[in-house]
Amino acid sequence: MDCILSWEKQWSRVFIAISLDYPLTQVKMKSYAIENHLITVSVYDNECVGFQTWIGYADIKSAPAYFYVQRSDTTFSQTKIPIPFDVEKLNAGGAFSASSGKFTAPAKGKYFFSASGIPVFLPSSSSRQNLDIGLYLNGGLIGAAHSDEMNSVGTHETLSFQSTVELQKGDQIWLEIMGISPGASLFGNGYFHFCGFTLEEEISQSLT
Ligand SMILES: [Ca+2]
Repeated sequence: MDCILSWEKQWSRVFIAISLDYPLTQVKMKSYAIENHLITVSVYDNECVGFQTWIGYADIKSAPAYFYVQRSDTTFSQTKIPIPFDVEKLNAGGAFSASSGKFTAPAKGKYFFSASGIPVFLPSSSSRQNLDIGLYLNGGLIGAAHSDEMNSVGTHETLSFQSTVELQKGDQIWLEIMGISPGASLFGNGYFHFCGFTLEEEISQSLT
């Protein structure tokens, strides 16, 4: 016998449909349980003899988010504010606000973020110049990337980081320039990237 499950999530409820190749009258009762991502379905016949138990992994994502943004401006150097973006390659789920530079977690779960770019420094400077960016969670620094240069003549440094974090619904993630030497800037023009996506939604939170 095949026991085929399908489901869809609407608002806060998950509907599970059980498709059997048995006539409906033979099914006396059925039960199911979901704990975290584990779904267990049991079907019994008229004698209450269990003849089918299906256990599987329910990878239900009610609100996945995937974004990839860039900057076109080549002279951004503001500190202590979320870095805004003006080129939106992808924003599935709408969790990222390009104008404010903030990602808002649509659900509790695990998320991945990555950023990379090339700072531009003043040419022919004999002192060390730096540009650092930070990854912020609700205003708190949780990760940083550093770049520096000396005696630069038309050269660029690079900075990048990757981060996997667990977020609560409504948590916000953004980038800021933490520190920057006078005259330095973040080079845009397709060279400054910020992307992120849902790795796994904590579905048990969404069912309550
Ligand atoms: Ca360096």
